[in-house]
Formats: sequence, C-alpha cells, structure tokens
Amino acid sequence: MNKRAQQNKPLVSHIFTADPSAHVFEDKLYIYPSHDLDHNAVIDDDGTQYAMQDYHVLSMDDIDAPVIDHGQVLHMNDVPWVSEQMWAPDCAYKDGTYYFYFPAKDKDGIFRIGVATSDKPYGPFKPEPDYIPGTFSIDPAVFVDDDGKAYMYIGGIWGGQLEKWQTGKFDPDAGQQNPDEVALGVYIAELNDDMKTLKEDLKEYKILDENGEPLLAGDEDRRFFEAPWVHKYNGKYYLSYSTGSSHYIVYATSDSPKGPFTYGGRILEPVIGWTSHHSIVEFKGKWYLFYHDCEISGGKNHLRNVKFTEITYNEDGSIQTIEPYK
Ligand code: FUB
Repeated sequence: MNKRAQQNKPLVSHIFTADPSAHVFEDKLYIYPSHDLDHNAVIDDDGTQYAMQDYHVLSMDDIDAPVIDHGQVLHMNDVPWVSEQMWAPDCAYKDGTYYFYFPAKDKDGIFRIGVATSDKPYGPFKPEPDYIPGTFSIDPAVFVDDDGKAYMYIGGIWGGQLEKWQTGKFDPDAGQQNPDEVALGVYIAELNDDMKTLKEDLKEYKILDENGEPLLAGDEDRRFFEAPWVHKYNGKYYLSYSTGSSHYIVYATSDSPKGPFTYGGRILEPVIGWTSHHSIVEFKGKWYLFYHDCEISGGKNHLRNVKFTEITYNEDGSIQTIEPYK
C-alpha cells in the first residue's frame, strides 16, 4: 500500500509513472499512466528514450486516500501488433465494459492506437489482436459526451509522427513544419458504438487564435504539440494539450466536441523535465489536474512521476494558471 495522496507530491514512488489519464469510475479515482522504465536508451528528439513496455493502473478511494497500484494490466508481449514504445494511454467506459486505449509502434515502426477491454476499471485488459484500423500517431484521449457519443482525440508532432501523415499516408521523410506554416491541429474521429473502431476517418481540426485565425507552427507557446484531453465544463468543451517545446499545458474551448477550438490560455507552467502531459477530472464537486514531472529522478526526462493539483475556474469559464512549485 502506498502513502496517502497529497497535492503536488508524487502519487507513487515505487515505479516511474507519467501521462496520467484520470477518470471517476465506480465513485473512485482511477489513473491510467504510462509506466516509465530506467534503461540506457538513446536520448533524442524522437523520444527513443521513452521505451515503455507495459501499463499499471492506479486508484484512490478519495482524493487524500492511499494510492493503490493494481499492478501490470497489459504488457506489449501480449499485443501481437506492437513492436515497442507503449506511450500515453486512456480509458473509457460504456455499457459494462472498460476500454483501454494505448499508442505503440507497430512492426513497421509506425505509431498506431490499440484497444484492450476489461469488465473492471483496474483490468487486466485483453487486447484486440490488431490496432484500430485507420489510427496513427500517439496520445489517444477518448471523451464520452452526455449523449453517449464517444470521440477519440489523437496526435503528437516530432516523435509522435503527426507531421508524417499530412498527405493522408505515412511519409517517413516528412520533416518538421516551417514556423510560418499553419500549425497541425488535433485529429478527431467519432467512435462506433463498439468503442473499438472509428466511425469516420481521423480528421485534423485547427486551433484558432482570438481573431479566428489558425495558430502558426512558429507560435510555440500556443500551438498543439501532443497530449490532447477533452473535458466539459458548464456546457463548453475544453481541449487541453501540451505545447511540447515550450513546455506548457494550455487549453482551447468550443461549443462542440469537434471544434472549432479557440485558444483560451495556459493551465500549467513548465514542470521539471521536458515533457508535460495531463488530464482534467471532476471528483466530488472539485476539479483536478493530474500531471507529471521528473522530481523523483532528479530531472531525468524519461523517468517521470504523476502528481495532481486542484484547478480553479474564473466566473467567465477561463482556467487559472497553475505555478507548480509556488
Ligand atoms: O510518455 C511518452 C510521451 O511523452 C507521451 O506520449 C507524450 O505525451 C509525452 O508525455
């Protein structure tokens, strides 16, 4: 059993955890993180150092309760299509089944999104034999709306390979965007009722500035990099994401789950480490940001630990910026 959870402190320290997707299932908080591994992998801009192989699930009966590690719930050796790099996962619930979504490289080194199922929120999860047809890139987040429709948000540039899909096909030679190009946006597709297949092709949705113009690739403080997450607050859809190279978690809002999303502001200032990745969840009337930094490893970028903190909305629906170390 782990110690009691505290705000802005590592949730667990017996394993390295990152990219937390938090949900309330069965009146408890469940956290679906990446499981970082200590190794001597090459460190590069493609994220070779993030060589994860399995997933654990964490849960808390209450926000200050002890954190339970439910152990390994899925390993890449059990997923026939995966070759390496099990990155940031998510989980969704529908009609008695929990659907665990995860990105990983296929046998050709191309990131795809897989799904595995369980009748319990803490797994273990049984993977489908192949990845979800039509998926690519990383960081799936599945948002189930009040009407029961489910949407998958994906994407990550650089190591997440999103630039390589601009023609609709994988182009291994496609490089980074020029600063004056319109920045790549998040990709969204509605899921079928089976929650295991896409109802439509993944389509790109640009993020707009206050004048309705799409953000440019050179606008590194605001443009989409990776880690999309969607939550609904007072009828508005909040798409939050990481700006990667500038290390912020920011958000954009819309009246619809498929945008258009207009940039709204910064949620989290940079944390210790290169990546920033988060989720936002309401639990017992309060709103929480789950995020990670590299406190335990002393700043080793690929050895991260999950934390949480409370978030505050202003009356106009904007989110107050969090300074994680003040
Ligand atoms: O954990 C591997 C990758 O690092 C994630 O997929 C990204 O969002 C970044 O956090």
